[in-house]
This record gives sequence, C-alpha cells and structure tokens, in this order.
Amino acid sequence: MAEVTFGARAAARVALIAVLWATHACGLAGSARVAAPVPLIFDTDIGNDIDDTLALGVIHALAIRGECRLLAVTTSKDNPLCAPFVDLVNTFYGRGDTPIGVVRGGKTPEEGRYLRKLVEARDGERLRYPRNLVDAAAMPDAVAILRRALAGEADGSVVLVVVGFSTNIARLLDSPADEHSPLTGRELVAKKCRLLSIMAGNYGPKPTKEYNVFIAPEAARQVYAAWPTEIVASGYEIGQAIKYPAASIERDFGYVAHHPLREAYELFDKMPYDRETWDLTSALYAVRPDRGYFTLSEPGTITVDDKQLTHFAPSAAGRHRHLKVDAEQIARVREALVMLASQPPGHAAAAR
Ligand SMILES: [Ca+2]
Repeated sequence: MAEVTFGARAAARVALIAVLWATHACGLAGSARVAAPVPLIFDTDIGNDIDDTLALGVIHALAIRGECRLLAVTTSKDNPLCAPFVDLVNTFYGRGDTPIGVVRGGKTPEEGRYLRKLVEARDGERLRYPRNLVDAAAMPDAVAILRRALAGEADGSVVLVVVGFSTNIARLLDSPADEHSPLTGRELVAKKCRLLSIMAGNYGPKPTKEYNVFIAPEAARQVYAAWPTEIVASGYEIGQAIKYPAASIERDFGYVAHHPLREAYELFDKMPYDRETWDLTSALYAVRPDRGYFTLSEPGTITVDDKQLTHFAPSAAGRHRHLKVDAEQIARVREALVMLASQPPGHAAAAR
C-alpha cells in the first residue's frame, strides 16, 4: 500500500512538473511574441577562437525562439574554410539559406584548429555536416552582403553583432552607392542600424591590448571614430570574467551523435577547459538588452591609441558605452549562455 501511495504521489509530482514546464514554455513563447524579433547581422572571425562558434549557436537558439532574425553572416577571417563552416552550422540549425559574405584581403588567413576537420568530416560516403555552399571562392563580398541586408530592413532597426576584426564594417562605412542602395555606406548605416554590439577593446582596471583591435587597429580606430549610431562594446574583461563550462560541453550536447559546437570545442583545445565567453556576451546583449544580464557604462567615446589600447572617455553626448558585470550577473549570463548554446534546433517545435 505504501508503495502504491508513493507511486501515485510520484506520478502526481511528475504531472505537476510537466504542467509547470508547459506553462514555462508557453510563457517563453508568449513573451517572445510580444516584441518583434531583432533583425541581426553576425560578423565574425570564426575559426580563430571557439567563442565565435558558440556565439553563432546562441544566435540560432535565439532565432528559433523568435527573439531575433539572422539576416546574414559575414566573415572577417580571410580563410576559404570560414564560409563553409558557417554554412554547416547554419544548416545544422535549420537555416542553411542564411546569406554569407566573406572578407577578401583580410586578416588571419591561417586555418585554425577546427574548420577543416568539421567541414571535411565524413561518416562513410556522406558529409557528417551537410551544407549548401560548395565554392567559397565564389562567395559574395561581405560588404555587398552587409549593404543588401541593411537596405532590406526597416529604418533604425538592425543590430550588427561584430565579434572579430572591424575590417568589414570599416569597409562598409567607406562603401559607395550600389545596386542595393543609392546611399553611401555611412548613410546606410545611419539610416538602418540601431546598434553595433561589438566585442573589441579592454575597459577593465588594467587595460591590455585586445586581439580584435590589435590585429586590425586601423579598422577599429575608424569604426570607433566614424560609426554614426550607438555602439555597445563588450571588453576583454567581460568575457574573461564569464567562462563557458567544459562540463556543459561534455553533458549538454548529447542530443545528437555529432554536434558541430561540441566537436569544434573539443578540437580547439585539450578538454576539459572552460573558455572565455567574449563573443557570446555581445550576441546575448544584442538580442536581450533589457534582461539585466549586464550593466551599461555611462555614455562616452571610445578611442584606439598608437599602442592599440582602447580608452573610454565619459561624455554626455557620447554614443559609446561598454558592458559591466557584477558577481550575480556573471552567474546569470553563464546560465543563459549554457542554456542557449546547448539548445536543440527542434526546441521551438517541441515547446508548442
Ligand atoms: Ca571572435
């Protein structure tokens, strides 16, 4: 009898949990429908580090939840494997038709540690990770893709998430009128772009040179000097304070036999390691600016000096801010990023 009672209680508890989960899922879907999805462009030096790849997964998870629309992905790392890799990740998440543009004459042409292995991975005769793109050499230029994506959206709506070198967006600012828009690049950005959410620089108490800036300092300098709309920068110190846990890579991606994020992470460095979440923070802020994950600095102006160090000078009229985090925010951001990066592509269908 006692066992029967226990079994009934357990069944009731399971049912209650199911109801709570369903309510929670409906609540998420409902809240996502309240605000229009953020039209978002992702510009990345994917392949240099692993945070770009996790950030692309986070963006897809947010797109699946209806919180953003991924308009295009452009690459600032000048290697022909970047675009096919982006395409296989997009295809994995059911968005293989996302436009991709590539940099030419850009920085860091080396292959990196994981692009080729995943692009070429085969199980028997079949590609492990299907993709549409075959010839990266024939890919459109990043600036053309950026201009087309901006021109097609409502004024003042687009958010650019830039997590590599500023090469493409500096060239965008300098671009002339073309078949996509009669406006110059600077005019087009001023008209269409609401926010540049950029991972670049270091705004912590001990500023050091940051990779995205010192690899392409002229482009970073130009963007901070000439970008005509709001910029929110995630500095080196933000991603450094929030590590992606190796335990999540080991435990949360087993819903498929082969997961591109997990396999890239395992190839990038010797497991187990907790990697900094630099690029993920810019993606999260871009789509969820109002969730209290981060505190914004006062407004001001960011500059890049001759030693490639970034400086933030507060001013009421400034259009730049940088992210700040406290201990509670660090825990919340890490939790959100783990949930989003490891979210299965079928999440939205399952929640309905
Ligand atoms: Ca990056």
